[in-house]
Amino acid sequence: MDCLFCKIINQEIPANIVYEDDEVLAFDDLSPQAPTHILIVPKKHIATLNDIEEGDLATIGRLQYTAAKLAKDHGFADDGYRVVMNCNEKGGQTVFHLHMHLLGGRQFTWPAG
Ligand code: IU
Repeated sequence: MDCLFCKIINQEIPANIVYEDDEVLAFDDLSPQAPTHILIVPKKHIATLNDIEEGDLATIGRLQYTAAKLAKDHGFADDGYRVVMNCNEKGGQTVFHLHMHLLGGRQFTWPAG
């Protein structure tokens, strides 16, 4: 499958991996939008938020759990941080393997652009 994040998961292309377990992988975004910008992905290929199935719910929860764990590890959990999942074109999704952005280390504003 010609999927960038599947290739990172399968170690076919390199990434700075910061967390891994049986279900999820987390690695630094190549174009960081904050002092810390990590992508957390399910190892199972799921294209978009729209493609999540009932059987995936534990894995999706693990994405969120991992985001909070990494925020604590990086020391910005109490100050606050942002998690984002973009879906399809108008949502700004550019890589079609589900991923959660974890952004931390600066002040975020709302609404998002
Ligand atoms: P998006 O939500 O699909 O727009 O996020 C895709 C992210 O993948 C984006 O933040 C890119 O900087 C990031 N990325 C990457 O880390 N390495 C790559 O080779 C490519 C995109 I292409």
